[in-house]
Amino acid sequence: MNTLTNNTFYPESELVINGDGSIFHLHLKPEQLADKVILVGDPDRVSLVASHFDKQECEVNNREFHTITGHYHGKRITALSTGIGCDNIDIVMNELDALANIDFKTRTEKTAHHSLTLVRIGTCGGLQPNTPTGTFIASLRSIGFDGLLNFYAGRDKASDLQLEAAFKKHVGWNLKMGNPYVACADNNLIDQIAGDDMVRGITIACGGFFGPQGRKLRLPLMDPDLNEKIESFEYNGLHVDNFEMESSALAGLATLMGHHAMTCCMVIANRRAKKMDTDYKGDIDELVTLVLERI
Ligand code: R1P
Ligand code: URA
Repeated sequence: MNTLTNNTFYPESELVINGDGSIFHLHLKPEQLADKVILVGDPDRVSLVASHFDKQECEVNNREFHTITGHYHGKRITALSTGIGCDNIDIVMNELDALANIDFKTRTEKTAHHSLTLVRIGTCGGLQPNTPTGTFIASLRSIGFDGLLNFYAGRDKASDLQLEAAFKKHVGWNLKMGNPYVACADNNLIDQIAGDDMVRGITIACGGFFGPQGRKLRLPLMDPDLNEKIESFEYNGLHVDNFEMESSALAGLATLMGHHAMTCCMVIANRRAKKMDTDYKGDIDELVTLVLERI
């Protein structure tokens, strides 16, 4: 644990605490948060994770944020849904960090830094021949098309600038689409969670499911060849394996805040073969079990 020296007072409008002492969006109180956190997009997936718990401590619901804290084989774990998108990750990460590191009574930082371990279990679209539906993918790096980290001063420190430059050059990135950044997962956590049963690679986290992931329905795209260029990109033996929508903001903010985070996803859309598994909800339980065992 690091010792902090920041005595900044966080006023009501910045650190928003409800009348019952819970944080504004998540509706959680500091004592309801475990050190190990499993993040999922879908609120129903929280119930799936918690169905494995030996004991449940609390269940809280507000908007898309569904939380259950409980115990799995002696480990205290919080399962929490983020809803869809990096904008929600900004809320979830800032509120989790506040629950862990700010004293709600004095509205100042606690003197000792508290690190959380955060594993996101998501669904994704596979982009490579070795990522058909059902594949589990762990994101070593996440290229953020979402732009969230660009609003934080530590953006360049948290981004893998060499990979960022190589990617932009390879695809001929059009800055009208915003500036992508590259967030890094926690290496130790990757080694702990991602066994031989997971492909390790680069993920692209998008600010949308359609245009930003190259899905064209009625609207033409800014760069119609972008997915082809993404699929052919290679960096130090790594390829872009998948698209999802949260891993960049999660990894980037965790790095800046001093938490350990990573994302693993199950492929449900095979973008190459143009196939989709809409009946995936039971299958993702296998990934949930792996993470619960290893976290
Ligand atoms: C889009 O359908 C959603 O699915 C993926 C994307 O990241 C996005 O949130 O993850 P989840 O299944 O965890 O929501
Ligand atoms: N989630 C995504 O973001 N994209 C997909 O193609 C499938 C799931």
